[in-house]
Amino acid sequence: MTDNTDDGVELTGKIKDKLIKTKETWAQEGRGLTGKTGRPENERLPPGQRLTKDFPVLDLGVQPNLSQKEWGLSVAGQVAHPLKWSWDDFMAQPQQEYVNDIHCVTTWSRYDNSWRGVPMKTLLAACKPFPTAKFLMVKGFDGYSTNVPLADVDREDVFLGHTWNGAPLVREHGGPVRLVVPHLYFWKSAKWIRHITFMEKDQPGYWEARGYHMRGDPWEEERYD
Ligand SMILES: Nc1nc2c(c(=O)[nH]1)N[C@H]1C(S)=C(S)[C@@H](COP(=O)(O)O)O[C@H]1N2
Ligand SMILES: [Mo]
Repeated sequence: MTDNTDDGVELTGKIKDKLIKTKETWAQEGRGLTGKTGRPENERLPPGQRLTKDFPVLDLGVQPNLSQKEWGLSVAGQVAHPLKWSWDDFMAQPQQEYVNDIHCVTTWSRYDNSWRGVPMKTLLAACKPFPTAKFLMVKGFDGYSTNVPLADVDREDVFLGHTWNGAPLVREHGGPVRLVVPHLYFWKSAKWIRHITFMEKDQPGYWEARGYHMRGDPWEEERYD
């Protein structure tokens, strides 16, 4: 199925209502919870997770078809300098290499992902959040949203990624650009990132409104609220 958003971006696929319902039920049932918290020394795999070598695709079922030219990121809310970055603006920012492990709330983890992207610290320095800004709402071109505490993106390991394992990030995984917040469950890492609003008060995003945790630390098993 092909559809268009209000701003003319083409969407392929169909919302996976059944899968979304199932994930809501998991939140109600507390699926995957082991009751363990805290990070034991030398432990790499968070509680309740299992390792996978492939890279599963998870989204609502619709994937925006975005060329680099069509992609853009805007930043607004509690900031001194609201921003609009085109692809060229974005690529003109300092670039960095990253290697990380990712952990999905559906219990898969994947080690040693290598990425290239723009540090989130660069974006924060450019938009200058007010001292009152404490949370972000991050939105994707597919209509998805997720909330993240500002303290959890104001870190050296958080970035806007455009390259994965040496190749441009493919559409399925959020290309041209996605957010990557590796120390939180992967649903916080919004694909096809489009907009960030800085907020004083926390508000639930798409999954958070359906029973998922407002923060999502895998080492504390913050799967559900
Ligand atoms: N825009 C957008 N970002 C999203 C999602 C989505 O549906 N839309 N799903 C989230 C979820 S639940 C997960 S686990 C990861 C999956 O990323 P992947 O498909 O690259 O593995 O993306 C997250 N980011
Ligand atoms: Mo997920």
